[in-house]
Amino acid sequence: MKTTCPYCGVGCGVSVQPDGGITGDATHPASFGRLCVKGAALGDTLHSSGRLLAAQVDGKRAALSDALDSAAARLRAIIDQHGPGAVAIYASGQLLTEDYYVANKLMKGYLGVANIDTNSRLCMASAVMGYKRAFGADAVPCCYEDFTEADLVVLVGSNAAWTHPVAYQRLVQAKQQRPAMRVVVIDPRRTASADLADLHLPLRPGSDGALFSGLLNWLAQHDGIDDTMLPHLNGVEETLTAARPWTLARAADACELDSERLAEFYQLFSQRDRVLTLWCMGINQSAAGSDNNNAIINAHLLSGKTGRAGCGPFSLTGQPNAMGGREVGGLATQLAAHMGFSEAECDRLQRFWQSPTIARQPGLTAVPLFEAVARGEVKAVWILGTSPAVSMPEGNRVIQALAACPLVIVSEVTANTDTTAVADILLPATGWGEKNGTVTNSERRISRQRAFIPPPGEAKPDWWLLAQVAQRLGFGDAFGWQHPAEIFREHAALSGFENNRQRAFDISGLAQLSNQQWDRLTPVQWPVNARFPQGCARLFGDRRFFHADGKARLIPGAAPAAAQVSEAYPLLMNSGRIRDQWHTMTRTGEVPRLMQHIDEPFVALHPVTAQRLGLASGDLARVQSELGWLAARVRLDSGMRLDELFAPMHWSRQFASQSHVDALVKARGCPVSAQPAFKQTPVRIQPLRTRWQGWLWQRAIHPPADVQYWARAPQQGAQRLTLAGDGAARDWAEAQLATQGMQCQQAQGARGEYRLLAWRDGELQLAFYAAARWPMLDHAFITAAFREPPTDAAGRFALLAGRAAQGSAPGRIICSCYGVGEMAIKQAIAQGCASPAALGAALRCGTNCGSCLPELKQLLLTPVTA
Ligand SMILES: Nc1nc2c(c(=O)[nH]1)N[C@H]1C(S)=C(S)[C@@H](COP(=O)(O)OP(=O)(O)OC[C@H]3O[C@@H](n4cnc5c(=O)[nH]c(N)nc54)[C@H](O)[C@@H]3O)O[C@H]1N2
Ligand SMILES: Nc1nc2c(c(=O)[nH]1)N[C@H]1C(S)=C(S)[C@@H](COP(=O)(O)OP(=O)(O)OC[C@H]3O[C@@H](n4cnc5c(=O)[nH]c(N)nc54)[C@H](O)[C@@H]3O)O[C@H]1N2
Ligand code: SF4
Ligand SMILES: [Mo]
Repeated sequence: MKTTCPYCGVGCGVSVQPDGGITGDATHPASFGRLCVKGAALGDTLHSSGRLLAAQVDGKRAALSDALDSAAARLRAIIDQHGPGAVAIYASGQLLTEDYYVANKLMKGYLGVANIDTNSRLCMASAVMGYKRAFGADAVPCCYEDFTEADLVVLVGSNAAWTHPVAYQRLVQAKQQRPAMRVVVIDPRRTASADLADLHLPLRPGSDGALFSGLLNWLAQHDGIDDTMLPHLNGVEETLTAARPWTLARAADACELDSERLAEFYQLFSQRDRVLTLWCMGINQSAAGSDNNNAIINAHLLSGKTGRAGCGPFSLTGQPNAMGGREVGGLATQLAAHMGFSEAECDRLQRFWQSPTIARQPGLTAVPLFEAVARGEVKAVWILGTSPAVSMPEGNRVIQALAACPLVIVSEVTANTDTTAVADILLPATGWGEKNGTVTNSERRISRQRAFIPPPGEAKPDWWLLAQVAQRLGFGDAFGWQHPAEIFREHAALSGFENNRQRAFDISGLAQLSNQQWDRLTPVQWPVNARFPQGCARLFGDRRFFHADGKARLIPGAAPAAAQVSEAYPLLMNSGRIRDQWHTMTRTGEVPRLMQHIDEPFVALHPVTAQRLGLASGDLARVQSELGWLAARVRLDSGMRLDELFAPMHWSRQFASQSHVDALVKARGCPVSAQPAFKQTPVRIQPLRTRWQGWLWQRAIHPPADVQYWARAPQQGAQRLTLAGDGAARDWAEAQLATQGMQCQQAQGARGEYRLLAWRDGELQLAFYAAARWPMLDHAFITAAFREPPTDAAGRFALLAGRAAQGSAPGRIICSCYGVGEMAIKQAIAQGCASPAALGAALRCGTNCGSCLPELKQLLLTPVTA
């Protein structure tokens, strides 16, 4: 059985073996059999215990049909009293195309307002604007094969080694095969992706516009313009005029870069024939996100480095089906099938749907949508496949707004999230492996996600839940599908409807698939139509674009808008992703082996900045912005710029008491795309001093009370918490840990050290270790005791000490695929392993997905100490 990975926009093919094992699909053209750690661990996310199995209404379990009745009746009452503008849908780039199509049709064609936005607003909105302004269509021109053909690859605002690992590995391979290929990484941080870079430019955050305006100006002055492109371009004069002040010196100054190194990049870009620029959130999540996108596209258009193999401006999509959402119109600023809100387009869509009404103007985008909820103007919101309580900026305000909103419907696979906590109606959705449909990856490739296990409990596909409510609202005929292939056919037909080569997105060639053909659909890149019956890998080879006159447009850049720090908030906080976690961690956070790489919320800063602020590695720190604060563990990282911080976005209130990054981030962002600037928040940081810190293992999830800080990391057979508190650790343990009826072993040491083991019937129930600072423990040994308790007194004594009688701790897990720890790697290096390949031969680390190779190289560079 073949399906597609549900995580990132690389869109890797997955094979499910008859025994349920998960491997890469060697035939899938996006990945050729490779999977990263997250994909390889997919098997561990199935049958996970935290599933939402039944519907709930007002906090009480309800039959699914009753919950659907309630949802429809309450929506109807709000629409009747306040009009359809009081209703909104907030969806996700992780839904399947068929799910989205139904949500969009319901909102725009049947409720008649465009209040449907998705988390793609937080992610791809600036790229959508960039492409639309330049090409007249939201069309990514490139494909993954370009990775292997490029002479120069520019990675800007992308940590692909961790966020698009299989695509990054393809680059690694390409560079091995063609050593003349050059890689430039443009990122304020020196990330794992910089490992491949011939040149890393640690620019000032938010200064990308200046950097690419400087490039455009350089191209103009160094014979870098492709004259044959000029007849196909509009806006050349004004864009070059706007770029003219961006001399090398001025651009270097604005970006705080060494001008020689910047010139090196400009030279490479203008001299190399085939240049591919890959970008992601460092570009989009910026105050000038859309202009950043156009600044990149401008340079490719003017220099003629697009529409050919190995060339082009390639925005990497984050989510598995962000692209699908863009195709069906899952954004409040567009209709379906790449149509806008002109009268002709609205009429056309209404004609196709034969719907009673049609939205005639854009609806509320994500940030204004939740602001309208807060003001009480939007009174009902249906959230599907995303967790805005965690991932929206100004998160605390979003939670307050949802808590006060009269009707919050949430379709979820996970029972307990920060968003389900404020829902009125919960609908159980089917998850990956249980649902059936299509997704489109970064290179416009449509692949099938296939069901291979039965849904648990009462879970139903999102499209079905939406269609059921639509039917109950009286729109039966238009929402009567029995099978997702019927929805797909309608979507494909719409894409070709009165298209006449005017809309880039056209999959009319798939509109006649039978259910069986749809089920067997093999990966194909759109457009798929009469002209390209087998799909199309690259766009714009003919230099014909989608603006009315067939030309592309250069867009003059606005002045770059870098975030300003102040005396009260003198540091800039950047936020993003780590290798083994996915967003709000509902799936990856419950998988012990994915928690091993980084098991606690952290804040990274340069050692010099840390020293100046009185912070040391491993300290707990409190980071404060104008809006809120978070607690996290200090990590020293000499790849950071001075006076900047980086914090992962992942830890919700389900995994830590107070480490929610978006409680600090403002909703301000790009005025063109309405995408928030998540990467630049002015903050201050100080040590978070507590009297004790400790580790607690317990069997079930009980968030502890009365501590200053906690963070949870599931282990095999137990939940492990990191804790910090005031008062005496022993007093806290006696007051908070329920040990009634258990046999307790305790030890009290000097300087507040305290240890406690609690047993019932010979089974370990909890283990608690506290000290003034972090107690050093053998975690694997303690966790193992929950599965196999020690059988003799010596073993129990060793457990109370937190260390195995002999043997040593594995240290931080570096290779998650094979569970290889830092200690073993250091030992192998000490014994003579001198390369990642030698380490791989000795320990297997780095030989599966390869995403730990940058860290292995780092360890090889670290001097071996005793
Ligand atoms: N492991 C993992 N992979 C994922 C995801 C995940 O949750 N976990 N999520 C997926 C999704 S939805 C997305 S959108 C992608 C995101 O993928 P990426 O965009 O690659 O990931 P981020 O960590 O958000 O940010 C990328 C980089 O932007 C840099 N940056 C910050 N500010 C600036 C700036 O001003 N200029 C430049 N040039 N760079 C800057 C940051 O330092 C960071 O290294 O990842 C996808 N893949
Ligand atoms: N500070 C900061 N904040 C950010 C970002 C950042 O870089 N920094 N990045 C932003 C970006 S790019 C993104 S994409 C967002 C991501 O943020 P979210 O979309 O909020 O994060 P997820 O954890 O992916 O949320 C998906 C939810 O859907 C549920 N789910 C999974 N499968 C299904 C399904 O099939 N059906 C339904 N109904 N539910 C399902 C999961 O349990 C989970 O609760 O975060 C944004 N927020
Ligand atoms: S690279 Fe992305 S799509 Fe591929 S296995 Fe990893 S998370 Fe899944
Ligand atoms: Mo994203």
